[in-house]
Amino acid sequence: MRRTLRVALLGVTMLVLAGCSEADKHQIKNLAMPDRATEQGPYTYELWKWAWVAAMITGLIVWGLIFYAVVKFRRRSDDEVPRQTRYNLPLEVFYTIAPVLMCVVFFFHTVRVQDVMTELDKQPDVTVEVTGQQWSWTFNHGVGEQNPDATGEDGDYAYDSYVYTSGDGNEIPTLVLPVDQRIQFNLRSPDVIHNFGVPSFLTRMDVIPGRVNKLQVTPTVEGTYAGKCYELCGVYHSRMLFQVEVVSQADYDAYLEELDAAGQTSDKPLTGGANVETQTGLAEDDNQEGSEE
Ligand SMILES: [Cu+2]
Repeated sequence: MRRTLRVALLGVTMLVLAGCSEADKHQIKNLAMPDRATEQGPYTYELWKWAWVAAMITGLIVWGLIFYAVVKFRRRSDDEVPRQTRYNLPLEVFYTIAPVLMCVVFFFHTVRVQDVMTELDKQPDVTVEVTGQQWSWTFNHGVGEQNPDATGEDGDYAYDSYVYTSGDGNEIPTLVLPVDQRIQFNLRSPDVIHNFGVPSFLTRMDVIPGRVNKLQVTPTVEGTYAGKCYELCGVYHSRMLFQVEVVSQADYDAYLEELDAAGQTSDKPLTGGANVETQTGLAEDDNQEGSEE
């Protein structure tokens, strides 16, 4: 009986593993998280990993007790009812305190990691003004020296001039960032709540109309990543994708010059979104006019 069970278990395990591609194995090793591409990413990943460890330990104990009870106290031919335990005070105290303690530990580590993820350095290397509009993104990059005292609020911007790029319903925008620089994103929305997130950065933040949310990350690995809106924000929410390219400082500077040469310049960041009136679905009739400019 025990042997049959063991063979069956082995068979199932092998079947499951045989169905795994290299990509799947990578995913399993990463606990379904993307590779970390920022300085802050590992903090989120460690929290995720240890939450799994804690959940697995709890699970093993619970499953063990369930199977023990199922086997030990299974119905036998003599129909004898096992001894019933009621009002066992030590046991009740234990199962009240244990979950509370577990929650305290989870809470402590969650707050610890959250503090790292939301920490705002007073002097980030680069500030990018991000506008999330229905249904795309506008990225405003500052040109020249950054004013470290600028609050980013009420028109108090960190740079004197900007270059920008913007997506629309047909084309997703690309957010180009320099590697190994602490980047601050000032997040604004002219319409509804969006959420700015890049899975490989292992962080994201709400973009709320009427306020400026600030998020800082330090990308450490050059490459191309996917970004998206994480907040259901309307009919074409699914089109609110963007691409992230983390490049060398030289390539970043060249990119800013490229935008400048293309005439995508402005004194102030476009906080309404460059194409905000011309989005698919918004003012459908004027759409042709709008997109021709
Ligand atoms: Cu959105």
